[in-house]
Amino acid sequence: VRMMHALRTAFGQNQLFVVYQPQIDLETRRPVGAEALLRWQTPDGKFISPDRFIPIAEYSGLIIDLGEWVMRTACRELVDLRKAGHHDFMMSINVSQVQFRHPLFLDMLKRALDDTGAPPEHIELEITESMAMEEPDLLIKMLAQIKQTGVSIAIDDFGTGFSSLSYLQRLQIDRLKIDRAFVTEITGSARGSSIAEMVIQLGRNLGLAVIAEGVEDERQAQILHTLGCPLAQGFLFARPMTATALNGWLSNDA
Ligand code: G
Ligand code: G
Ligand code: MN
Ligand code: NA
Repeated sequence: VRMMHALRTAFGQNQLFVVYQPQIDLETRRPVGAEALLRWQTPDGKFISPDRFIPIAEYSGLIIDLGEWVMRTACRELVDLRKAGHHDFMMSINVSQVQFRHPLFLDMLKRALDDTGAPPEHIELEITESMAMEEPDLLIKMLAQIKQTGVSIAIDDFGTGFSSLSYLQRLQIDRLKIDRAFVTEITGSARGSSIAEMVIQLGRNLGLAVIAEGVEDERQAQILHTLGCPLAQGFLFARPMTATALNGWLSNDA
């Protein structure tokens, strides 16, 4: 309860901010987009992880306003990047299931796009695999409506849930994100890459893009590339950074 109150205050006092982690084409090693990630830094300088405060935001309902703010912020930063010349750039935004189930979610999304002028074709929403398995009918309907706006959908933390292939095929999704845990395993045991391989193959069969997350070393990147994984993000390439830093990082790279 104390943290709930602190979070609400923090949001009001602008202690929350959004950072962006670049996503890289493994063939060209060029950035193609970024994932927006929420951060909370308290006045005494301490960082509180979203793993801790997102559940509280969900439980308290604050996630609705907070999630809308993240969406609008990320859209606005994307427009600024475009103005700075980064026209092909994609922006991925995490969406909580509480947010996703809100009756006004679609309106919030459309308003964020309209108000900021962010091109929907350059926006992607990340939903988790566990989310994808609950209430299939609602999900299928929501995905169809989102699709109509031009925004695309990725399944985050893929491989940690238990989606059946036939079910996955019914969902209008665009991209699978291989969970960090399976990327870490790639260089471990002999069978360590089997799940990553399976997801890459699945993506190919279903016509979905695949991105690996949590890539921390060159060996992982090379194995993923060899396995046919087109995209990756992780500390090897870049840590999440502020919008200003991202703009500089992209311009340096160009
Ligand atoms: O950035 P970091 O690895 O600390 O994020 C931890 C978790 O918090 C990840 O699972 C990530 O998806 C989630 N997360 C980060 N930012 C957001 C956000 O803006 N909205 C939601 N719903 N989850 C987020
Ligand atoms: O669940 P989700 O994919 O949204 O979470 C992304 C989280 O993973 C972010 O909190 C981000 O800071 C973190 N992250 C990104 N790249 C790496 C990495 O290479 N290694 C580790 N350990 N964490 C990473
Ligand atoms: Mn994510
Ligand atoms: Na993830």
